[in-house]
Amino acid sequence: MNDLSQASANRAVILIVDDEISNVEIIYAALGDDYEISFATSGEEALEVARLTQPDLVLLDVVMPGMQGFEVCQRLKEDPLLADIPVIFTTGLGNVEDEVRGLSLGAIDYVTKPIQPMILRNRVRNHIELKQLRDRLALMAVTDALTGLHNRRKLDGLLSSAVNTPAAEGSWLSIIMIDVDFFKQFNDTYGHETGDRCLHMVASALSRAMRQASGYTARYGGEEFACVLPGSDLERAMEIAGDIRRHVGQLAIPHEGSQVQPYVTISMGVAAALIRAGMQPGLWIRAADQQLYLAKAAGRDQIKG
Ligand code: GH3
Ligand code: MG
Ligand code: MG
Ligand code: MG
Repeated sequence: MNDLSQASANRAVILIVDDEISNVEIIYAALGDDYEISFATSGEEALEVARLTQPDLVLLDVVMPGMQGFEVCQRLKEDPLLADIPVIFTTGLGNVEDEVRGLSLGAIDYVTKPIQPMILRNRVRNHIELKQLRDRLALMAVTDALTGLHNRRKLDGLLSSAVNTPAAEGSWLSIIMIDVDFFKQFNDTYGHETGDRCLHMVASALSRAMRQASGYTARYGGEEFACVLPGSDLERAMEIAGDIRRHVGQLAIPHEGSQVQPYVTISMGVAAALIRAGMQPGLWIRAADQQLYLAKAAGRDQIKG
C-alpha cells in the first residue's frame, strides 16, 4: 500500500443520506475535503450502503420518499453490526417533538436545515473524534498489550459464542491450553524484559501455526495461551497442537535454566467435545487444563489430550 492510499485508508468515512441532490452537494462541500464520503438517496439504499461501507458516521435526512429517516435510524440501532455508528439527523423538521423523537431513537445529534457549513463541520469533527476514541478503547479492551493477541476477556466471549450458537450444536469444539515451561527460571536467568520478548515471539509462533487452522488464539494470562478451535475434533486439535509445538521449537530461544531442553519449550493440554445445548464454556477450559497438568507432570515439552 502506498502512502496516498494509506492516508485515505485512515480517513473517516461519512455516509450522507438525503433524497435531494442539492442537500447532498451542500453537505459534501462542507465535509468532502476531510472525509471519505459515500451517499444514499433513500432510506433503503442507506441501510445497504451502511452494511457495505461500515461508515464512521451517518448524516440522515428525515423526510424522504419510502423509508423515513426515523425508521432508518431505528433499523441501524437494531442491527448489532451497525448499532455503534453515530447518527446525526440533518433535516428541515425543526420542531421540538421531531428533535426529541430523533434523539430518543439513539441519534447523537440533530441539525436543522438550512445547513450552516461551519457548524456542521465542527459538530461532525467532534463526533468523529469521539467515535474513533471509542473504537480504540473497544479494541484495547479485548487486546493483550504485550503480544497483540486477543486477551482473556475476548477469548471468553468468543468461546461463549462458539458454544452457544444454536447452529453449532452437534459439531466439535476443541481447546488447546498452552503454558511455557520453566518460565520463572527464564526470567530469573535472562531478566524480565527478555522474558517479555520471549512471550511476544511465542505469541507470533502461535499465530503462524494457527494460520493453517480456523480458530482463535489468545493470551490467557501470564505465560499461558489458549487456542479455540470450532469444528475441530480431538485428532485435528492434536495435529494443530503438534504444529504449534514445531513452530515454537523453530524459534530456538535459548533457555539454559530449563530442565527439559536448552531452549524454550511449551506444554499443552487439549480437550474436545461435541457441542450440546446448555453446555458451559468452562467445561472445555477445565478439561484442557487437566490435560495440561498431566503434560507438566509427565515431564513438560509435550502434548496431552
Ligand atoms: P512450569 O514449567 O511448571 O510452567 O513452570 P513456570 O516457571 O513456567 O511456572 P510458574 O507459574 O511458576 O511461573 C510463571 C512465570 O511467568 C512467573 C511470572 O513471573 C512469569 N510471567 C508471567 N507474566 C509475565 C510477563 O508478562 N512477562 C514476563 N517477563 N514474565 C511473566
Ligand atoms: Mg428529504
Ligand atoms: Mg503457568
Ligand atoms: Mg509455565
